[in-house]
Amino acid sequence: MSTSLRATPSLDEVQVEHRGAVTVLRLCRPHKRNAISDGLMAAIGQRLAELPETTGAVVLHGEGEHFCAGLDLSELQERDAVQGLHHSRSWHKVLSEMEFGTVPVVAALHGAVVGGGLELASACHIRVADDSTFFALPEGSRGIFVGGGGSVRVPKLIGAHRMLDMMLTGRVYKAAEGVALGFAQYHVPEGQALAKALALAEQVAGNAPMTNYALIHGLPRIAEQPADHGFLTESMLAAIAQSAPEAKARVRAFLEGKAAKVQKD
Ligand code: 1HE
Repeated sequence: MSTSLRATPSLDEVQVEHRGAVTVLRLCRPHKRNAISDGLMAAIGQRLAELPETTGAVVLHGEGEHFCAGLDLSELQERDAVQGLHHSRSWHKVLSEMEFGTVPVVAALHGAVVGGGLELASACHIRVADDSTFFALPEGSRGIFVGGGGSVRVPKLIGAHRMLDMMLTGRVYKAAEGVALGFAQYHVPEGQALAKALALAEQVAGNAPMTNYALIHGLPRIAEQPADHGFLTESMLAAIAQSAPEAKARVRAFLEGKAAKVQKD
């Protein structure tokens, strides 16, 4: 049985650049508006698996006028039901590896962030949208359904009722409204998403690695635990994080007046 789990990674379509502790992954399929083929998704998976130990944060962005036009619809036509199941699961696998990987991922969004492109962005930890960004889930009008984890992740950002409306009516949210709803944490002028994402990623990469790990693995899981379990998980993560030598050094630096204060501006 052929499954998309075995797709050959199209590595030239996900280019990598290491900028110190920040690794930049660039979707490079602009002629298809960075639509996600099996090869492109496999390449994202491979690039994440190959991150060097020196990487403290990743920036994900797209070449051309759009972040990502979603699933490559030309490949959809060739799949039967069983292949469709495995295809969806292959997206789940890669996007879960991103969400629950070793380092935080910052998405720099512009232009279309639609369908599977929105599912991809939703698996990132921080999203920066420039003013050209628009968010949509055209699956409803294409006669299909989300398959890349969107029904799990998108409602957590904007609520199930808004996702339902987007899919039933084809509603498109422009940047300002979309950011206010929760699609992204940052809204910047057109053309500035990548610069802002790089600056944020550099800051994130400067944190103690265990703090970042506890945040990306702990917070989403605690949110789904009963409060009583969540409190215990929190205590265990807090205990592990504070016991790291790096945590002790950082606290000592503050107490000795050598570390930055929290600044209002
Ligand atoms: C594509 C795709 C694609 C562009 N699959 N080929 N996603 C969608 O339903 C979105 C479909 N795309 C669009 O609505 C528009 O292309 C955009 C708004 C994103 C960009 O518009 P524009 O005017 O800049 O580009 P274009 O002229 O529409 O597209 C350029 C080329 O890319 C064109 O091919 P060409 O051979 O005529 O040059 C398009 O056909 C091609 N292209 N988007 C295949 N998506 C895990 S399940 C996820 C389910 C989904 O993601 S469904 C939603 C799919």
